Amino acid sequence: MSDDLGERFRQHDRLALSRLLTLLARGTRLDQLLPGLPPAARPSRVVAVTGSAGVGKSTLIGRLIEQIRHEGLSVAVLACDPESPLSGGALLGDRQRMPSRPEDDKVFIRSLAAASGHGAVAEHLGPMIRLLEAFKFDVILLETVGAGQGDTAVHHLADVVLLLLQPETGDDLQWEKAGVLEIADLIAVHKADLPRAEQVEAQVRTILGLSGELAVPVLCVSAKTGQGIDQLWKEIAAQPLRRGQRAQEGRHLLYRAQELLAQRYVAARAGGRNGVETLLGRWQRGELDEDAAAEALLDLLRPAP
Ligand SMILES: Nc1nc2c(ncn2[C@@H]2O[C@H](COP(=O)(O)OP(=O)(O)O)[C@@H](O)[C@H]2O)c(=O)[nH]1
Ligand SMILES: [Mg+2]
Repeated sequence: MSDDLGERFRQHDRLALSRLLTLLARGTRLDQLLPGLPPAARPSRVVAVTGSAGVGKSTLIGRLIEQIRHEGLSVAVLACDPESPLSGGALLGDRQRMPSRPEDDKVFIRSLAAASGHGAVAEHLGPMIRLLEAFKFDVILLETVGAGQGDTAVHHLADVVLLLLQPETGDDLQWEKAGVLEIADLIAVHKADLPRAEQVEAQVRTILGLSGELAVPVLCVSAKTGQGIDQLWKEIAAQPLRRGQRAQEGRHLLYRAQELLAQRYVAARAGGRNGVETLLGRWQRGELDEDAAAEALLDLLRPAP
């Protein structure tokens, strides 16, 4: 089956792409699905659009899709936001926010929440991105809910992290506390059609200045009116392709190794592999110190030859 899928994938069959993405989202390994897949001839530009729920990520991505197509580029979207109107049924109820374009084969949209049937798909994003890259999409957009651990992962996977903020009446410095500014390569004050957008922009610049991050561009945009969308795309396109540079760094490989290890750990526990449970028990009872237990865990998680 997978041979056939691989062949169809190489023929640029979108259904095969879709099926392979589903398998990756469930944790199947890319090298098992498509053995010998060569590195992409040309890297995609991977852009993570992040920000709290309701800030307008999906809507803005809809606009960016139009802009990217206007530039003559192809684009794939992976929406990791379970609330996204991109997800399954919700999309049908909300075509306005994210116009689906069945007629346009240069646009591909996949909701990961719907694909996997469970929450934690971020761990499989790396291989999914590699697959889309091999399918030769010029741009890959990731929709992710900001804050928390997922953010660092996204930072490793994306060339450009776009953080969306919106004019709020509440706690103005909320985002600063969350430390989210640090991971952003670009910041957009979204919903600039609402009052106070310029004030928020000024505040963000102040905070960036205080932390010495003056190089991070800050823009006011509105998906509703279209304000600033073309400028936003220009800024995104002007950012360096960070993944390519980072791929040379050992740190990146280490990060991937950590991900694989975490997956093996989860699988071992879910599968009730008793070696792991026994080890945990010994450590919990204080029979092993932490480093010895961790070393033993590494041994246990090595796949059988
Ligand atoms: N005023 C205004 N509202 C917007 C804009 N973009 C999105 N919205 C609204 O913000 C809400 C959340 O949008 P959505 O794209 O689902 O946000 P997400 O949760 O970040 O993906 C929806 O009610 C949108 O209609 C905008 O540019 N201006
Ligand atoms: Mg959304």
